[in-house]
Amino acid sequence: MMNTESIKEAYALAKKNYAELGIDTDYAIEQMKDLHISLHCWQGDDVAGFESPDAELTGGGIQVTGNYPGKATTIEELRQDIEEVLRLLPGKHRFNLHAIYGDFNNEKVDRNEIEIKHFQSWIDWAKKNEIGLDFNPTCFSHPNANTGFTLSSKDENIRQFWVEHVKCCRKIAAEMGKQLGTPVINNIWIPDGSKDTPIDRNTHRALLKKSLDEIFAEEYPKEYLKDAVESKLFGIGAESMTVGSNEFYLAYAVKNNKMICLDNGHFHPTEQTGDKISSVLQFLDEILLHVTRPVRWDSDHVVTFNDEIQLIAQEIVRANAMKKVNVGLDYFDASINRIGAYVTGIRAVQIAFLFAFLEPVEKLKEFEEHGKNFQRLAWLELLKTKPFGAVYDYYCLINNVAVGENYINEIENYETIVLSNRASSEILM
Ligand code: RNT
Ligand code: ZN
Repeated sequence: MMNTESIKEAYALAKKNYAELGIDTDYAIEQMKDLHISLHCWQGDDVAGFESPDAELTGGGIQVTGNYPGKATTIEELRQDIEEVLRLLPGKHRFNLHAIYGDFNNEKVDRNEIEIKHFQSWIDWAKKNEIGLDFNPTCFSHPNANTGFTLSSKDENIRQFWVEHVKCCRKIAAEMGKQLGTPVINNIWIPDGSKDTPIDRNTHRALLKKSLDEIFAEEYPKEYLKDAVESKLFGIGAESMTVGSNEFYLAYAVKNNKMICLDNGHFHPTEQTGDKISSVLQFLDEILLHVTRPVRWDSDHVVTFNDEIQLIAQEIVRANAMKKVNVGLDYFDASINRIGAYVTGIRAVQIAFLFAFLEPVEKLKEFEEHGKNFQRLAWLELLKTKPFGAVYDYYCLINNVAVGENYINEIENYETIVLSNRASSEILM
């Protein structure tokens, strides 16, 4: 058990240690105020949603694996879980909904029929919890997505259905933003692609462009709604071609002043998403990130404090781009305690940003400008062994949330008291 005195003592030492390197730990903590992470709703229930009691993720080229007991199966359970997650996190966050998470009240509401009334209880919940919302059309887990094509479908009825769905989503998102007083990001991701080498990639891409133009024809105030488009490399069953590739969406975003959503699971394994940030920001005012952990493929494992996440955070901080980068999460691991998956992943992202805020950027730039590349390298290595953990612990302490390993105990308690009593658990345990 971590106790308050030892956390404070460790911080005092860390503060001194960093100060000797010319780094102000209090200032680094202060900067964490600008980090608002958008928590994805779909880690809580394995991307099932609430369209029907037996809803589950199908198709779309993405996959949830694992059957750890205790998943949320109702809106009330998901809200309860997210409140627990928020209780264990320092800082102010947002919540990112998919269209299938509406409050449908046992009514069958098709995707092209969703309205603001199906999300009013989420808005009220967000207000009560003092958090902003974000939104996503759901263009998968639906019979009209069975062919593998949605907004780029050659079947005009199918294409129109999905255009209508995304239009409904933008309308809902704008109203959410209006009521909450903070713009909602509506992020469009579609699974469209093909398993084997297609002949006619061009028509699908022309159709996707046409659909997007139709969708964005309606303008909403930027204070209510911001639009993002998410590119991808491949999906399961769509290995040979993805219609919404990186080139497609980056070009679309630049030309139409939309945000690109960079999901770090959506590139070739040796590409670095951190490296892309300062490139796209030369041409776009703002971008969205889907922070995840791909293991061999776009597997969406829980985020950990690894090199990739460090570079993403460092590049944002070094480019002074905190206000231009919206940080969202995108992972879904059903093989471990889902609340634990949320909190561990989110804390990893926070630690990466704190680590970046603790970097003496000016000093490092100076080395670089003077060709002192050994010094630059040595400092970067040195920083990896500095006591940033003590700074993060203190940041948790002053935010009145569980410090260090204490959060693990809290999640174990929640599992005993809440999760283990859920109906879905009884069958599996
Ligand atoms: C899929 C995309 C997309 C989804 C979510 C559920 O590869 O990353 O963001 O994961 O919409
Ligand atoms: Zn994503």
